[in-house]
Amino acid sequence: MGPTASAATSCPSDEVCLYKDINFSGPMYVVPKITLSNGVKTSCVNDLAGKRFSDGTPADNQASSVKNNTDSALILNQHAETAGIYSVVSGGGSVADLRVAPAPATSGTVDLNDRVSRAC
Ligand SMILES: [Ca+2]
Repeated sequence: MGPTASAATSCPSDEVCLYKDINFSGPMYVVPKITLSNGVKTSCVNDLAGKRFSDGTPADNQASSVKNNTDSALILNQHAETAGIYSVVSGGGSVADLRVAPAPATSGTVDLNDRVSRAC
């Protein structure tokens, strides 16, 4: 462990992790895997309501950064349904500050800080 290792919990390989604070800090939530109809497993939580970070605090509308350590693209949605603003995090990618999450439809950004309710 390096001198700064205790500052943040690292996201396991092949997992998607939401962090309560920017720059992958604060408590973490590991998105569970679901099995698709074709048998493929993917990280997906359709509704963060009732889900909790590692410290027990609510995860819904609280994530501020995200790491995607899977091979698949991840979609972050503002609402539990796929409505609202959204962002896409490529496989192996991350967003250190969800206030400036990439907007897939434009070259700009969207503010998903403390607004994410779905990650699939
Ligand atoms: Ca937050």
